[in-house]
Amino acid sequence: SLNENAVRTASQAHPRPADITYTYGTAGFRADAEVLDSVMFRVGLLAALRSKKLGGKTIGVMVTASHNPEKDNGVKLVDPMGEMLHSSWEAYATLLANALSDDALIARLKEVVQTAEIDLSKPAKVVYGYDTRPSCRTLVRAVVDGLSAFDVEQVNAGLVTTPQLHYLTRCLNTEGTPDAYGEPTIEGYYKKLANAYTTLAKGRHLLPALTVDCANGVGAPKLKEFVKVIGQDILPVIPVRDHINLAGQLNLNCGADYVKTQQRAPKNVDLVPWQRYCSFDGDADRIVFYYADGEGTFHLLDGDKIAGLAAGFIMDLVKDAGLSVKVGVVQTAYANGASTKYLTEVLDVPVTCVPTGVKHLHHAAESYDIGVYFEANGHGTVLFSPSTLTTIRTHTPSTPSQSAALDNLRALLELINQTVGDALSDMLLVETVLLHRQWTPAQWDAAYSDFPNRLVKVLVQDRHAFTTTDAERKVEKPEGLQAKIDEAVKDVVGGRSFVRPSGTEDCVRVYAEAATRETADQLANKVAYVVF
Ligand code: NG1
Ligand code: ZN
Repeated sequence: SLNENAVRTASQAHPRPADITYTYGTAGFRADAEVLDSVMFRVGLLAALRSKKLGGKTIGVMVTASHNPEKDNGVKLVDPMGEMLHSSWEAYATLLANALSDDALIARLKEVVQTAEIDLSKPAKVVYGYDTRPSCRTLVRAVVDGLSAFDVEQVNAGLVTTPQLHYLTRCLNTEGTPDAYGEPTIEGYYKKLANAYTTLAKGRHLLPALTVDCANGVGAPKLKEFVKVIGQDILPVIPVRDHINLAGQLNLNCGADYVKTQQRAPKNVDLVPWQRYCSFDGDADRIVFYYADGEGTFHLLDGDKIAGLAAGFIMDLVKDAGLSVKVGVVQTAYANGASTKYLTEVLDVPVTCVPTGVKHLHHAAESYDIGVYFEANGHGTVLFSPSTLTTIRTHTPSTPSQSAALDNLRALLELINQTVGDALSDMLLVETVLLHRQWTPAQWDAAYSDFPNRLVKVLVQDRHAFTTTDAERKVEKPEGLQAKIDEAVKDVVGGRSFVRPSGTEDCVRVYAEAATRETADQLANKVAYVVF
C-alpha cells in the first residue's frame, strides 16, 4: 500500500504555490522555473505509479522547456517504447500537480491508484535526464525526491537531448529481446547513428561543411560528442551558438524556433551564399535548414521540405530494392499548401492531415508501411511498421543494384530515431539524401516554392472557448466564426486560413496563406480581427 508518511514528509519539502493552475498539455508541464518545484516532485511520484502500472517497465522523465526562454522549464514523461505518455494519463498528471495540500495530494494519489488499478507491490524503474537550463539542477532533485518516496530503481541519464532520453527509455525496455533497439547508453546511441551514417556515406563525394546552430543548448555538447565518434572526415560540421555556460543565451535570437517563426537566419549570422546551414532547438528534437541565394535572400528548408526530401528518397530506395512497400506522409494544417501539392501531385504519395501535436502525427504515421511525419516547425521522423522491418531485413535481392538499395534501407532503419523527432538523426537523414543526390540546398529547395504565409497570435479572454474539427482546419466554436473566416478567405487568390487554440501558450493562433506576401499578411490580419 501507499507509504503515506514517506510521501507526506517528502512533499513538505516541495510546497505548491497556491495561485497557479497547472496543465499537462502537448508539451507536458511548462512554466516559469520558479513555480515548478512541486510539479517536478509530483511528476516523480506519477512516473513511479506509471512504471508500477506497467509491471515495472522503465518510464522516462525529461526536464526541459525546449525552445522556451531560459527562465522557463518543463517536464515530460516518456512511455516504455519511447513514445509520449499515454493520453489517458495526462489527466492524472494534472490532478496530482494541482492538489492544494499534502493531504489532498495523498488523497489524489490514492484516487489514481484506484482508478488506474495500480498494484503498488510491483517494482518501478525510471530513467531521467535534463537539458542545460540553470534551473535543472534543483528541479531534477525534486523529481528524484518523488521517485524516492516510492522506492524506484533510478537511472540518471544526466545532460541529454530529449530524443536521447527517448532512445534510452526504449533501449532499457527492449534490452535482450528480439526487439532490442540498441545499447542503452549515450555511447551506444552515437555508435548506432555513426555506423549507419558511415555505411550510407561510403563511396560518396563529400559535401561542403554544414554549419549547425545549436541554440546555445544541449545539442551543442552532444553534437560535438557525436562528431568525435564519427570523425570530421566523414561528417564535416561547424557547430555555432554553442555557449551553454553563458547565462541567458539559450534559444536567444537563434535556434530552430527563432529561424522558423522569424523566417530569417539567427541574429548576427551572415549567411555565405549557397552554403548549407541548420538550426536545432533548445532540446534538439527539432531542426530546420536554410541558405541564402546570390542576392543574400534567405530561404527556409523547414519540416515540410524535409518530409518531401525524405519521402522522395525512401520511395526511390524502396523501388530500387524491388520491394512493394507503401510510403505515406503525415502533416498538420500548418504544412504549407505548396508542400502538400508537391507530395500528392509530384511524388504521388498519400498525405494524411492530423491535429497539431507529435502524438497525433506519430499515431497516424503508424498506419503506413513507412510513415514520414513532420511538423512544419521541424519536428518529425520516419516510422517503419513491424512487417516492413521484417521485409527490409529478410528480403533477398535479385540484382546487385537491388542489393545496394537494400543495404541503404537497412542502414536508414538504424539512422532514423523511430521513437520521436531527433535533430541529430534528422540532420543525418537530410545529409544522407543530399550526399546521395549530390544536391546543393538550392537544388533541394527547387522541388516547390512555399506559398507566402503568416502565423499570428491573438490574445483572447478564454482560448478554451475555441474548438475545432477536421484536423483543426475548421472552427466549431464560437458559433458563426467559421462563416466569417470563410468570408475573409473567399476572394483571396490561393487563400487558406484557420484558427486554433494553442496547446502550449495562452493564445489563439491564426494561420493564413495566399498567393502573395501582401495578401497573406492581409488575410492573417483580417481573420485575427474577427477572432478578437
Ligand atoms: P501549439 O502551441 O499548440 O501551437 C506548438 C507548435 C506545435 C508543437 C507544440 C509542442 C506551432 C504552430 N505549434 O504547439 O507544432 O511543436 O508547440 O511543442 O508550431
Ligand atoms: Zn524541442
